[in-house]
Formats: sequence, C-alpha cells, structure tokens
Amino acid sequence: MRRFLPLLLLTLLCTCDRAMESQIVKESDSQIVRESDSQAVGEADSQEGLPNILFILTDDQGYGDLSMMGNDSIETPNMDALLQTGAFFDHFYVSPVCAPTRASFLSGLYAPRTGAVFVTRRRETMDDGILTLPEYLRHAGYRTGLFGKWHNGATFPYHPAGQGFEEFLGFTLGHFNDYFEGELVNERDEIVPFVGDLTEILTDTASHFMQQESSQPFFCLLAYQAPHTPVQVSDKHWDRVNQRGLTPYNTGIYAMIESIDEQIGQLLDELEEAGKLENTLIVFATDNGPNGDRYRVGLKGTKGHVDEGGVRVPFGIKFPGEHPANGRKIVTPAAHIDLVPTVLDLVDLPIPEKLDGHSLLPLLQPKHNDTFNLNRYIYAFKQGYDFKPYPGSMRDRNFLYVLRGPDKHELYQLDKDPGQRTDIMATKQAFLAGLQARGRKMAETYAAFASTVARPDLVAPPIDLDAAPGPIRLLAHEGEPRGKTHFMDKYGWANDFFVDLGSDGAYWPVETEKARSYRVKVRYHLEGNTARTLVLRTDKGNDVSVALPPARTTQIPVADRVKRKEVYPRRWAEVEVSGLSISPGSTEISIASAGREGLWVKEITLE
Ligand SMILES: [Ca+2]
Repeated sequence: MRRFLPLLLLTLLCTCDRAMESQIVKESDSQIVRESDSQAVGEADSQEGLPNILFILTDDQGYGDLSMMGNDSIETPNMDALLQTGAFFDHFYVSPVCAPTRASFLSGLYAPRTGAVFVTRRRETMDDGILTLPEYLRHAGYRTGLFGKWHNGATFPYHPAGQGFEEFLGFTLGHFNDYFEGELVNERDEIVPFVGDLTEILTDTASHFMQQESSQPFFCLLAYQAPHTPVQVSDKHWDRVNQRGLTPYNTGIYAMIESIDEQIGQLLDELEEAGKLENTLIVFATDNGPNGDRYRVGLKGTKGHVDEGGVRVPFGIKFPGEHPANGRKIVTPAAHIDLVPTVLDLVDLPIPEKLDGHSLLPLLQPKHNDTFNLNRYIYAFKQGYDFKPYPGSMRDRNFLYVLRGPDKHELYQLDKDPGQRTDIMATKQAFLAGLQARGRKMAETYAAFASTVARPDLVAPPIDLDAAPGPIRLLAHEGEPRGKTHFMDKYGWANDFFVDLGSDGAYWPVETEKARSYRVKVRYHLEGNTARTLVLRTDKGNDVSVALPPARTTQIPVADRVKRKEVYPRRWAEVEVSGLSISPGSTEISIASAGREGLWVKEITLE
C-alpha cells in the first residue's frame, strides 16, 4: 500500500520544471506501473548520450577483502582493476547489514525512513511508496533488470517488479541457502528451478540482459549472493585458495570472492566484445563489513557493527571512456545514500530535495583537488526488529562518534586513529580530553538526527493479497509463530520454518479489499505414523481443513565447506486444499493443528 509517496512526489514536483512537465508517478499495481512507465518512456527526452549503468553489488565482502588493500591471501585482479581505473572512494559507508544498505542504495534515504530496518520477518521490507533508482531511470528511458539478491520485500508490491525492475531473476530473501540447486523467482514471482553455479548463472543472465538489442540504455543491478553464507564454492576456486594456509571458513569466503572476481572479468570481456563497454558506467560496491573476523586493514568491527569495520566498504564508479575522474582516489567521505542523487545528476533528472544523499559528481570534476567537502555527517544505525538509535555512529572525515548504548558515548579521531584504539570520551590523556566537548556536541547532533529517521508506520507491513500478479507465497519467516510454535532457529532468518506447530499455531498479517477463494498449497514435514489435520483460518472466521499424511522429509544434500549456522534446505512434502475464503478487510491468515510436536511448516501458497 502507498504510504510514503506524497512527500517524495511533492518534493519532486517542486524542485524542477522538467518534473512538472512529466511527473514520475508511481502506482501500487505493478501492471499499471509497467504500462504508465512505458508511456513515460515514449514521452521522455532523447535518450541519446545516456550511458548504460551496471551496478555490481557483492554481499558481506569487507573493505579488506581485496588484494589492492594489501591482503596477500586473496587475488582479486578484476575487482582491483575496476576500482583502480575508475573513481575509487576510499571512505565510503553503508549500513551494518544487508537489507538497510540495499534500501539506501536504491532510495537515496537512510533505511529507517524506508521501513527497511532489519533483515528478516518482513522488517527488511522497503515501503512501495518509496521511489527507487530503477523507477527514476525508467522515467529517463532506461530498461531495468535485477539479477541476484533483492532483500527488500518478498511479496508484491514490495517485490523487485513492484519497485521498478522490469526483469528479475534471483531471490527476495536475506540469503539463498544453496549455491548449486534451488528455486529462484522471476519478475512475476514464478518459481524458476536451477541447477548449476549461482554466481555464474546470475552473471550469465545479467550478461544476456545487457546484450539484448534495444534502443534504450540499460540499468542492470547484478547483486551477487557471494560471499554470504552458506560457504559453498566450486572445487576450482576452493583448491586454489586452500593452498594459502587459512581457516576452512576464510578459505571458502575468499574462494567465493575469487569466483565473483573471475565472473566479473568474463562479464566485462563479453560487454567489450558486444561493443557495450564503451558506453557503460560501472558501479562496484559491497553491502556491509566482512561476515567474519579476518583481514580488514586494521578497522574495528565486522558485519553488524556500526564501527568502521562494519560499514566502511570499497566503492567505485568507472566512467566510460576517458573521463577525468577515472583513476582518481577520493578521500571525502561518501555513502550509499549518494548513489541515487549521483545517478540522477548524471542522467539529468531532478534530484528530490528530501533525499539524504548528495550528488558526488562535483567531486569528480577535472579541477577537483580534494578540498571539496560535502560538510556533513554520515550516519550508521544498527537495526533490529524495531528501530533504536543505539548502537549508532556518525562520522565526517576527521571524527567518529559512536552511541554504543543508551548513554554510552565514544569519540575517535578518525584521521589519526582509523582503527578506533583510543576512545577520546574515556581518555585521561590531557591533550585528547580537550576534544571531549566536540564529542558532546556530536552526541547532540546525532540524537537530533536519529530522532527524525524512524518511521514505525512503515515497518513490517502486512502482506498485500491484492497486489500479486499470480500465486502468493506466504513463507514461514514472513509470518509469526504463536505460543509454543517456534522457528528452527531462534530468530527466524530467511528460509526458516515453523517447528512444533500445534494448536497455538502461527499466522501471517495480511491486507485485502477483495473477496476471493484460494486453493492453498502447504509445504510441510510430519513425523510419526499418524496423519494430522491442519486448519487454515482467517480472522473473519472463514476456515478450511486439510489432512496431512505423515511425511518425514529429508535435507537436500549440500556442498557446504564448513558447517553452517542457518537452516538447511529440505525436500518438503506438499498437500493442496481448495476453498479458503478470504473476506475483504481480513487482517490475518493463521494455521494450527491439534497436537504439538513433529509438525513443521515451511510455507503456504495461495492460488
Ligand atoms: Ca550483506
């Protein structure tokens, strides 16, 4: 449902005459988006001169996970070349975890403003009223594709196809639990089974998309899942890295990064052969700090932390041709929120005033001599199920302020102490204690800003039954267990399932304005020798029952190099039942079964 649109649309309309002539209007129905946008494309100004844009985003690769960072345990020649022959931002910041970073890259806003405050249980969902980078670019005449990880909402209208991507092959969850076999989904949310190497499949699909004959420029987001866990990688890459004396976990992580590096090299070769590279701008970024304790150039913290190691990542923009910014190293701090305004600036679209980010193009002008300073603080919030201002951090080029707890303030002199060894707020060294007044001032600035970003009205929206173009998958980790029902893992990360589903049951919050009767497919596991009855019910009192025959399901064999913490994929049993009536205004679909132990439910699909 549309919640945030009026503010942004109004801003857009007020900031530029061109926007007055051709409004970027967002509809909640994905089909309408597609039709209206294609009309807008026809009316747009000439697309001549607009570059193609390829945005490569990796998952959980930290600042130190590149050979160019002095890490002699990894070989990343293609990533290094991309960053070093483009404009390399050496102080670039994202959020501590996946989904908020992606929401900021796509919206130009700090993630709490978009609703994407966490990574699972629908708290990764970006409100559909947020205008996204692909939506802006479609207005400028681009065709748009996402290949890989989305992680900002699994169901329509939050699905990538509801948020501006015309083509999509990937997964909407926080992580995919098998690199070699599984079920991806496409832009219609149809299941697309695959067998192969996920990193290669995503690269090939992106390559095919970019090479399609078209009069339109493209925007391609290639969002690799590697090196996110599970640690799975082909023998070729494992064997090479395995000679370097690392732990099995780090061997696997580096091998996964080298697998991406190889794919990037091949992809750029293919684009060059197709004559596309000379007019393609390439952005490279990672989405948070390293997913483990490994080399990170002395930075403190890892993925999930608001310290430098959790949020400072490699970022570069390689311009096509002989652009003066190529080959430059930029030290002015920049962030994920700057991508949208930078790209809008580049393609001559108006930049909404309410965005948190700024265009980085002025930094990239020929006369730039590194004195340009955006004169601002860049924030990072450690988020959970609900937004809290701590832990959080705020930095400029010289100082880092950290709010560690409700009243726990830290200050670091970032230019002299990038490893955060000396907390100025706690020091007894007189020459540093003089800076504590600065820390107190930064604390006030941080508190004032943090109080403005939370949008509890956008967090964890119900599942909109009216927006989907086809079947609606209600995944367990998008729902809520009740009473004694629980997830296999405590938190209910992506791919998890309801365990010991009994009479307390579990439910999914929904919204609908239509009356419909659904056929329901249930994916489950049931131990013992006796069938159980599963009751599906809405809060309006409609229900339907289905008998579940015993089904002791098995794990799908996986090629993990080290034991994983997340749940394993399974081959689930399936039953179907017709006649679940949903009334307008329903707010909940629940499942329950008399008895308790032994019944697990992975998902239900409404058709
Ligand atoms: Ca990540």
